[in-house]
Amino acid sequence: MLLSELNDIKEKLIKEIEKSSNLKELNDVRINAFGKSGVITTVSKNMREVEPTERPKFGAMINEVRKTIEERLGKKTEEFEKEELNKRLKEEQIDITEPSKGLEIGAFHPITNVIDRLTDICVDMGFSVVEGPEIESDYYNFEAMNIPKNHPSRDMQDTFFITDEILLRSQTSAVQAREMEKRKPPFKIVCPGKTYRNDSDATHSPIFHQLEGLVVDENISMADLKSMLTILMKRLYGEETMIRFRPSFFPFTEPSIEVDVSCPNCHGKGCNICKGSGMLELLGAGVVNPKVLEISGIDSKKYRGFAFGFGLDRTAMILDSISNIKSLYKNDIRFLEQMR
Ligand code: FA5
Repeated sequence: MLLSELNDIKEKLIKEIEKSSNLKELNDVRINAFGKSGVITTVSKNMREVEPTERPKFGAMINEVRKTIEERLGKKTEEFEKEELNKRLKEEQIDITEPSKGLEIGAFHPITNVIDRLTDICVDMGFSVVEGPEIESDYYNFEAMNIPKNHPSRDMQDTFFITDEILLRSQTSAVQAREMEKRKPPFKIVCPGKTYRNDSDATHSPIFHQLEGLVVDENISMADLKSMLTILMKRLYGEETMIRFRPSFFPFTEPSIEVDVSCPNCHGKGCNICKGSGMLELLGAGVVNPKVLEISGIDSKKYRGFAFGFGLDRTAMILDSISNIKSLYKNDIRFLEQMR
């Protein structure tokens, strides 16, 4: 090989380096020069074919070619890297003068809010929060609550049956017997959750929410229930709230009451939310029927209890002035945004 040929190799490689337009092409040139069968590698291997007298000159020339090509490759690599960095900086530049898109702030659903507020108040009063299954047995939903099969009071709750024995719970009262079987008195529990009935109009939905409360202890009386509900209602709706207890009937409580509160919108004067009555019915409650205690293995001579069942959708409707219960289930973002 002649020194001039070596010079040609050098010139050719320099041209290829200058011609390459990105890092990948530059790398191809590097492999082409210094790879296993690259031109410079091959020339170095073939040194022994060069005349011994020519070798020192030839060796020095190869070193010079290698140095030049390495330098050129390094320079070009630096150029490309700089170019790429500048391009990225330009692309990722933040225009601080651009108007902001605004931050979307989420909000809790009105029912979640009511559940949180009520359970917080109850926890402050010493209640434990429990859960129960929504797919429930006929036994816990009805029989253990002193509502045997074919009892006329079953008609009060139009129930979705899955089989003769399995149903979608029609009341959170179903957790009462479950908890009475598990716990030893005294205890205080609340259970918020979904309930289901074949009901549908502006104030009734097939799926709705209740919050059950149960207290079992010695010497429990209707006075305890009334004072506890009064405190609870005033904390939920405000100190000025008026509360009305009306006699009612539930097979699992004796005596039973229904509880109304003064309409938080008109404060008892009458408006479209309370349909002119000034009061709104919120929940059922009563002193636990001794039969219910006995069914779940609690000595009704020693212990007594009181229980209450809030309609949570109704509570949310009152707190947020919602006129149709269906709005709570439509997932209409425009409606939910107003609830913030
Ligand atoms: C009961 O469900 C009893 N378990 C309450 C109870 C518990 C009484 C403990 C005594 C002791 P009632 O069927 O009245 O009672 O329902 C209670 C509340 O649930 C009602 O006041 C109402 O606010 C709500 N409710 C009932 N059905 C529906 C429905 N289809 N849609 C929305 N809310 C409903």
